[in-house]
Amino acid sequence: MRFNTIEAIVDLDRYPLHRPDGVAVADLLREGQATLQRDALYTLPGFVRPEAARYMAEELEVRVPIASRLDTEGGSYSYADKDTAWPAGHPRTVRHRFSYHQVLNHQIANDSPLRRVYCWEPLREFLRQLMGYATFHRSECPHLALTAKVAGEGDTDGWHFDGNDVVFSVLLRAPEDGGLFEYAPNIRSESDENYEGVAAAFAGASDVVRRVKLAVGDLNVFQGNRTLHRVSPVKGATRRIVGLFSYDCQPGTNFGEPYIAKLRQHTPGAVQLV
Ligand SMILES: O=C(O)CCC(=O)C(=O)O
Ligand SMILES: [Fe+2]
Repeated sequence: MRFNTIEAIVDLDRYPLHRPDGVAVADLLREGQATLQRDALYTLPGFVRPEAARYMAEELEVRVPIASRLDTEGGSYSYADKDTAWPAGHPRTVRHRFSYHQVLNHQIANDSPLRRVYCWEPLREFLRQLMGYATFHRSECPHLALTAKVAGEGDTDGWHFDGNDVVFSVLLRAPEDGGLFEYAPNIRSESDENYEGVAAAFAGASDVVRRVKLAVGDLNVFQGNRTLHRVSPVKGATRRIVGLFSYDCQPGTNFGEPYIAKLRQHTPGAVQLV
């Protein structure tokens, strides 16, 4: 199999994470921490080599027929949000479309190059230091530890805040048009939900929303719990494919039942709980 070494997959000249004490890693950490603080988003361009990303995208695309399909109207605040005490029209009540295929952890082969990157210890250690966490573990969720979202024409991730602190993604295939990552950096804080700002973003009337066109191979580190974000509808026949890496400060954590129940509801048989 090709791409069976980390050198063949990750651009180690630019990102020598296997030499954690070197000056290059110190520079990346310094730049990354400052960028995250300012923008809630830090991109490592060309982290995965384009030819490896193409190979991964092809591997994932053939799994679409067995992948979980989500196509639903959902809220922005939490998959488990059952609070109905908000007045009609309030951002807590607004529903957005979420539609995509998701190739789940147990559907990605052990020897897949995408998993090789996810399981690469120097990456986990780099991300731990970048985030300033004392401990940092790969998720052990059999379904959601490593996944890929595959979005075809019209598919979209609606406006939302993530339930977990940080999402780590790698763009593996870019669509012809659309599929942009749109986000409002730190639009809410622990003490201020800023519903007015959120409503303006929903209405397309916000001047704080940014749009990024990620390139294939970019590793994106994103703090989505305070930063409202979405993926705009994909246009054209080429699917947008993104690999998603899950970590947790605690070892051995699984994702909660609500999200898995949602996936199972939409694709009976595709998700078996173990
Ligand atoms: O597809 C992306 O780029 C982001 C996905 C996302 O926001 C999520 O999975 O929570
Ligand atoms: Fe998200």
